[in-house]
Amino acid sequence: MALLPIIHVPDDVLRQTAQPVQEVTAATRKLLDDMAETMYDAPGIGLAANQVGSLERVIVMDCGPDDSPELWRMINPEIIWESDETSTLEEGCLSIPGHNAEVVRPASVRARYIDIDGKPQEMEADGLLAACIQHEIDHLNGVLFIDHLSRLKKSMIWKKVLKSAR
Ligand code: GNR
Ligand code: NI
Repeated sequence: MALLPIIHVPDDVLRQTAQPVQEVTAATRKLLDDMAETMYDAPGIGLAANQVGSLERVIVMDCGPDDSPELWRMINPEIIWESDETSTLEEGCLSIPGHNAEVVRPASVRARYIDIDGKPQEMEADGLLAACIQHEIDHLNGVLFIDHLSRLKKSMIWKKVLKSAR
C-alpha cells in the first residue's frame, strides 16, 4: 500500500470527468487500497480518484465509528434512486482544506456499483453515508460541494481559496 498526494483546488483534474473502469484488474484494486490508506491517513470519510490525480471512476468511503470501521470500495458507482426528502449536513472536502459549509442533498439514495471482485452490487444509504456517496460521485463528475452553495457563499470560499493558492 502507498499514500498518495491529495490534490487541492484550483487544480483542473478536480473539474474533469472520470471515465468508467472497463475491467477490474490488480491495478484497480491497488488504486482502491492506496486510496483507502490515503483517506484514513488524512483523515477523511471518503475519497474519489480525481483527488489523487486519477480519472478512473472509483471511490472509497468509511463513515463508520472509529471502533467499527466500514470500508466501501466502489467501482463505477451511480445513483439509481434518490429520496424527495432532503437533509442538510456540514460538509468539508480534503481538496478544499479549511472550508466547511452546510449542503442540502437528498436524504437517502440507492446506488449501483461494481465491487473489487468485479461483481455488480446495490446499496442504500442515508445519514452521513448518503451525503458522502453523493459528494464522492460528484467528484467523479468534476463537481465540488461548493457548487451546491449559494453564489455568495461559493464566491466567498473561492476568493479565499485563490488568495491562499497564490
Ligand atoms: O472527509 C470528508 N468529510 C465529509 C463530510 C461530510 C460530507 C462529505 C465528506 S467527504 C470528505 C472527504 C472528501 O473530500 N471526499 O471527497
Ligand atoms: Ni471531497
